[in-house]
Amino acid sequence: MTTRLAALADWVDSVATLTKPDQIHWCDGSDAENQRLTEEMLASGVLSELDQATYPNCYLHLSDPSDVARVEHLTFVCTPERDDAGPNNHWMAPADAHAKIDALFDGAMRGRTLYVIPYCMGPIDSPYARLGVEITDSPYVVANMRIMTRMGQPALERIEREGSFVKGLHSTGDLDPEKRFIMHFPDELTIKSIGSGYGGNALLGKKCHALRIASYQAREEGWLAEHMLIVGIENPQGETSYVACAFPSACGKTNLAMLIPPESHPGWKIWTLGDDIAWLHLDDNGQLRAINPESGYFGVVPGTNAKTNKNAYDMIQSDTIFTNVATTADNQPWWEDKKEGEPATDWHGKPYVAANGPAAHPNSRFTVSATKNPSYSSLAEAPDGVPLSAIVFGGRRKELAPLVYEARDWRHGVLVGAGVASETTAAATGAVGVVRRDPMAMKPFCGYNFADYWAHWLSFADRSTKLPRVFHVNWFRQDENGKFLWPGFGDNLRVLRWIIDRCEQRVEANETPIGYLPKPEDIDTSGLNIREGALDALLSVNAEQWREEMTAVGEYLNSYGDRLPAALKEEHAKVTGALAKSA
Ligand code: SAT
Ligand code: MN
Repeated sequence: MTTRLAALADWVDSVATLTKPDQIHWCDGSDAENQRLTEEMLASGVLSELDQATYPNCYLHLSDPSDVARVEHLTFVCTPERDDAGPNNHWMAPADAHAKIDALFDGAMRGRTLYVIPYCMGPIDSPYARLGVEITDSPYVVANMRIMTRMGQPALERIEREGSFVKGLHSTGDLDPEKRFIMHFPDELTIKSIGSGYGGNALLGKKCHALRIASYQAREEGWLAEHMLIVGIENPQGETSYVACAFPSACGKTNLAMLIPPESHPGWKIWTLGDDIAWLHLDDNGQLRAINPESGYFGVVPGTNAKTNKNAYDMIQSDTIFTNVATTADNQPWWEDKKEGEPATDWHGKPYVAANGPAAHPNSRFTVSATKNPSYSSLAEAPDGVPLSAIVFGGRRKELAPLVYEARDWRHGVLVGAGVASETTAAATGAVGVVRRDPMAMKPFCGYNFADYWAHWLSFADRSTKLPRVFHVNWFRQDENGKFLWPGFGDNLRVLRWIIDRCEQRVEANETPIGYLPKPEDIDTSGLNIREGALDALLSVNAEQWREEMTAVGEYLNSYGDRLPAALKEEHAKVTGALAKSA
């Protein structure tokens, strides 16, 4: 197999000349190809088999211990003008970036196979889908891209028809963190990544294409590429509402996307459309519609058990690639809070010793096809996506942010999104648990200046009068003893219900300086196990703390200087004004 598209053939040739692989393989995405690759990876030790009797078709990959998360400090957006990348990105001039990374690619694939992976982000026949080709020397990347994207022959055919595609060049290089770079050239629709085999750094269809490059394209073309799950919530009357939620990495997007309603909620059903990325387009009627560009989940493993997330637990019992988990004596995968079995071997492949820390890496991952999820919605294949009723922002905050509140309108919603802050997690290298601003949960993923991004968000108010309502949630509030106030998981449905009730104008709300909060009686607490007074605490606004927060948000926004949209400053002034008047 090769291609009749000259631009693609020429690019593959030029990459091969630079990287000097032993051979070139064009991926067709077939089962036979996957079978062959899996056997090769088992033989070379890239994968090992898990116990096939209990975990059929499940494999384990242990990465280099220095290569277990995204590396934001080594991730660059290389626009011609530095200001176009913005203070939210590391920047390098395109010519310098190409020179630096091409030197590392020189001969990088010697002794290896160069794989060409044509892929489609989004349903293959969707007008909203976008195409890409990843070149990689990692068979593990091929196996993951096969699950995460629509990869192979049909994608290649569409690429040949349309002629345009994102070029992604990846090599694991020698895994030396000093020679690791993830570079984006949005004007050239090009990504170059070397020195890491980890998901977000190496599966280029995911964060690099579907968020950084796509967000840049989306601005030019009038749509949004967002770090959001998409979920359908069906009530006992059979009506389904769709909601998209933006939370930072490892803050429970996968769990919320496949939530199981609590026993107190018979007749309710959750449908999963996506767990990480949403592309949002206005249709001809002004309705915002969402598609999930991905076709699989690359989810955090630790904490997944039959109680916290039975759907996820069930779906990873077969046909799953596990990365950096531990194993039991009988070679089943094991992770912290699995609540079953005991670890014998840790994620380094060494005998497990409790004193060495967790047996599974905190950012260990499963890769699995979305169709394996018991709550999978077939509308994930709908070319025109699903209509959104609400957009929900959130972060991990011990204090301050209430369980849920609603923005006054879209513009205020943009401020709420821009002000999102969250405690850092193990999904990126660096300290964990530090509060940082993560606007729209896009801090690591927005491919251009945040100030321009907020202006783009604000512009939707001029284009439609039927935009979704905007909310903010926080499942992570703690009491003075460090205990979570809200049980989370399935009980989050109670909050989603309030959100939908607001969208359907079925409930009133309490107006506060930060937005609309639920009247406590409008959150269904039947069968809910929380301590006395917890709901009141969860639904309270501490004006003093919020004044400090808005000062911090204002300072953060002002760091974007003259490019900051005036409308966002006005929204900020409205909230601070209202807080100044409140007790
Ligand atoms: O970056 S990944 O997509 O690998 C995981 C995440 O941080 O969301
Ligand atoms: Mn993510």
